Amino acid sequence: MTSSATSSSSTTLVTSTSSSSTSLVASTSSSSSTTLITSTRSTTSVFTACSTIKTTATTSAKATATSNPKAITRTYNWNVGWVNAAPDGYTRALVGINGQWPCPAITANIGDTIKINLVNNLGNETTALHFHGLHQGNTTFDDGAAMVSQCPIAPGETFVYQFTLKQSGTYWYHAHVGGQYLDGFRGPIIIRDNTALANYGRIDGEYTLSLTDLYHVEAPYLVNYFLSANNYNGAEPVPDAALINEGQNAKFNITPGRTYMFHVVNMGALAGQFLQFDQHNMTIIEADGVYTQPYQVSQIFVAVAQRYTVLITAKSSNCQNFAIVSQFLTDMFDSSSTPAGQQPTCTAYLVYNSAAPLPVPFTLNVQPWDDTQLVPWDQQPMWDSPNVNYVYLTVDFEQNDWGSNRAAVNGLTYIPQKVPTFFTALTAPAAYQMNPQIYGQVNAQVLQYGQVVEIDLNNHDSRAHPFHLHGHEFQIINRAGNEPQWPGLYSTPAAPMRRDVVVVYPGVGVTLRFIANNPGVWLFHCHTEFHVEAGMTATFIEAPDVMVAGNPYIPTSHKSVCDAQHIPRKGNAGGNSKNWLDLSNANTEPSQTYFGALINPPAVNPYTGPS
Ligand SMILES: [Cu+2]
Repeated sequence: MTSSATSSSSTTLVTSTSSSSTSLVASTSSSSSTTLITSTRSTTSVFTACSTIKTTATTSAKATATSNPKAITRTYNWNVGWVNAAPDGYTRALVGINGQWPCPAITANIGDTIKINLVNNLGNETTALHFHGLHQGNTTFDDGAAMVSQCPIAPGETFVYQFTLKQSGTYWYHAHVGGQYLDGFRGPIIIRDNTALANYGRIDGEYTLSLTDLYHVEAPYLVNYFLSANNYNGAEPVPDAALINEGQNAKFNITPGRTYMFHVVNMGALAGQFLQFDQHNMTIIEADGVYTQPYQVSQIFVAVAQRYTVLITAKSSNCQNFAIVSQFLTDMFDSSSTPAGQQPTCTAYLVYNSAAPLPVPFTLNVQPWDDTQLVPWDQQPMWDSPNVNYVYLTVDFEQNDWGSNRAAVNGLTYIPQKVPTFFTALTAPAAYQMNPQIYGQVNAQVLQYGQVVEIDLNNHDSRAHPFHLHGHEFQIINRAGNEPQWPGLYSTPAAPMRRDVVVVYPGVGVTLRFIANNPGVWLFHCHTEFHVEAGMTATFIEAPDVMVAGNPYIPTSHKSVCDAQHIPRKGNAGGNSKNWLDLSNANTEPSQTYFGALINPPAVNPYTGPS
C-alpha cells in the first residue's frame, strides 16, 4: 500500500497552529510542500470509543518558556563496551554505553557545559567520539576525530571531553574512528534554547526521532571488504534494516490539539531516508542547528548526518492512530549487494489512543524537495569579501596499485598520519605552521583568520556524497541538481540556507561559503562512512597561528592516550620536529591490513562479501 491520495474523505491541508504567528515561506518549485496528505487507510478500522476536542485553546500543557535556565555542567561517566541487542530481531554485538544500547541522548540547554568521562571497555577496538555540528570554539581538541584532533583511545584508557554549548538545536555524537559508529556508537544531542523556540509559537511536547541503517555484520569486516580488491565494483555494503529510534514500532504518545516538536536525526552510515507522518504535515523550523523560517512539507529527506526539527500539530480527536514511516533512498544500493530479507522501511506510530488499533504499515511514495529552499530564520545574506579564498576540490573514486577502492580529493586519497594533525599545528614553528606540506597527505587547506572561504566542490563520481564540515555551518550558494528528483539551486538566494551537511549529487558540483573565524583543525568529508574510510576527506587547518597564540590548555587525558600508544604529539605528519619539511617518514600509502578500529586484525577477513 502506498501513501498516494485516493480518498476524498480527508482533503483538508493539515495546518500548523504554531506557524500562525510567522509567515510561511512560499514554495515556488516544490509541489510537495502543498501536497494534501490523504489516505484510505482510516476507512478500514476507525475506532469509535473516542472523543473530539472542541478547541485547541485550552489544551496547552503549559505556557512555553521564553528564557533559558541558568547554565549548569552536565557530567557523564560513560563506560563504552559491547552490548548484545536485536533491534530488528537479529541479535548482534553493538557498541553501547554503561551496558545499554541504544546509546542515550544528551539533552541540555544552551550555555551548559558537557563533561564526558569516557572509558574504553571495548577490549578489541580503539575509540574516539565526535560531537557532530558543535563548533567547539577554543576546544578544537575535543572534536573527537581520531588522528585529527586527538589520538584514538586504546582499550582500557580514559579520555575526558569537556566543552560549552554555544549552539542549540539538533545534533548528535558518534564514534569518529574506523567506521565504528556503524556498530551503534551514536546518539542524539538535543540543545534547547527557549529564546529561539519562542519564535515558533506554542510547543507542547518534544520527541527525538532517529533514523539509522542497521548492518548485521560488524564494521571492521565491512570496511575491510569495501576497500579490498575483492570488492571489484566498489559497491558499498548495503544495510539490513531501517530503524527508528534504533528499533521498530516505536510509539509516540500524542494528545489531541497539541503541537509537538520532533527532533529528527539520521545517524546512519550510508542510507539517506525519507520520513513521513501519515496525514500530518511537518513544519520545519531547524536544519542542522540552523533555525529556519517555518516551511511546511508532507515528507522530508534526511541524508546521513543531517538533522531537522519539525512541528507536528495533532488532530482534534483521539479516534485513530497514525503511522510514521521511514524509508531508505535505494539509489546508493548495489542490487547484487542487497541482503536477503532487507527491511528498507521502518514503521513507528503516533498513538492518540492506546485502545485504538495501530494502522497497517505502508511504503512511501517518495516526494523529495530541495533543502536549499529553506531560509534561515535570521536571513543572513551571502558572506562576502573583496578577498574570498576560493578552495577548489574535486572528488572521485579510483583503485590504487594493489586494487583497493580509494577515494581521491584533488587526486589524493586522505591518509591518517603518524601525528594527529592538531598536534602538528600546535607544535609547528611559526615559519611552518601555515605551510600545508607539513601536515602530510591529509589534503590540507590552510586558512587565514577571518577569511571568507568558498569551497567549489565538483563530484566526478557517479554517486551522491553528503559532505560535512566540522567546526562550521556553511552557506549553500549554488548546487547543481539531480533531475528529475532534485531541481538544484542555480542562483544565489537572498539569504542562503546554512547547514553542516550538504548532498552533492552525482557528476555535478556545489558552492559553499563559510567564515574562517574558528581557529582549529576541521575535517571536510563525505559522511558516508565507507567513503570516509576510503579517504574522501580534506582537512582545513584554520588560522593555526591564532590557535597557537591562544595557548590552548590541553587536558591531561589528551596526552596520556597518545603516550600509551607511543603516538608522537609533536612534529610534522611524519613526527619530524627537527626538519619540518622532511616528510620522508609521513604516511603516503593506506594500510593493506586495515580493519577499522580493530587493534588485532585477523589475517583473513571472515566476511567475504554479500551472499
Ligand atoms: Cu561519499
